[in-house]
Amino acid sequence: DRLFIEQDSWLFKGYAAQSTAWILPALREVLRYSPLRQMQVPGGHRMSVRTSSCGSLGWISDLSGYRYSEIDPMTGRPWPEIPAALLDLVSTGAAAADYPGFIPDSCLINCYRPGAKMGLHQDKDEQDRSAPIVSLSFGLPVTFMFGGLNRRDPVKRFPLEHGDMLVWGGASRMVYHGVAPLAQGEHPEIGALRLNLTFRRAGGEA
Ligand code: MD5
Ligand code: FE
Repeated sequence: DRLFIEQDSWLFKGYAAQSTAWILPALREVLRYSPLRQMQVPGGHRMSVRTSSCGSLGWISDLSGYRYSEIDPMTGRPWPEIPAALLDLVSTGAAAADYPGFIPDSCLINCYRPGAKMGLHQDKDEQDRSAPIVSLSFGLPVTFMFGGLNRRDPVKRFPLEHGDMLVWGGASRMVYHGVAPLAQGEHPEIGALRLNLTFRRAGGEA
């Protein structure tokens, strides 16, 4: 059951909420190999969100900018693989939003503690912009914000909650978006955190 958000973009409420029994252990394994860290941004500050990645490419940021890398700069090793069951779940979800054959090569893991936020931005470091971005959220709810293709376009808001899947693509793929600061709280399964996984096609077409 999908909710229309914006042209070519859909929200599936609670899509992954019944799958945390296997998703969370798989994620823990990934984060044991490539731990969460607060990346530095070109301005010199650190992001409030803690990030890591899995897949053949991982998103990184440092003083010289944002990009995808085959190597985790913190470990000097390739990123861990995307767990196969997560690839299945996400491909099935993308197909239900009319993006058949979506095979991500990158999954960015964002971990928010209360107060952490992500300002309005566009995701433009990916080469294949014909592919959607699929996001899964777990833990504490947050207010998701999205505008248009110009930074000054009006911003709409809706909550993203535990288990929600967003599939974002087509004409809306390049819209400005972000999340409001995470409010305090305690989620029964996840604790005082919000986890967001975004599956992307960062390299060329499959
Ligand atoms: C998050 N993550 O909740 C947010 C939003 C990011 C990011 O924005 O780049 O890691 S997840 C929903 C999302 C992801 C990608 C694109 C769009 C929405 N979009 O174009 O609106 O941690
Ligand atoms: Fe983004």
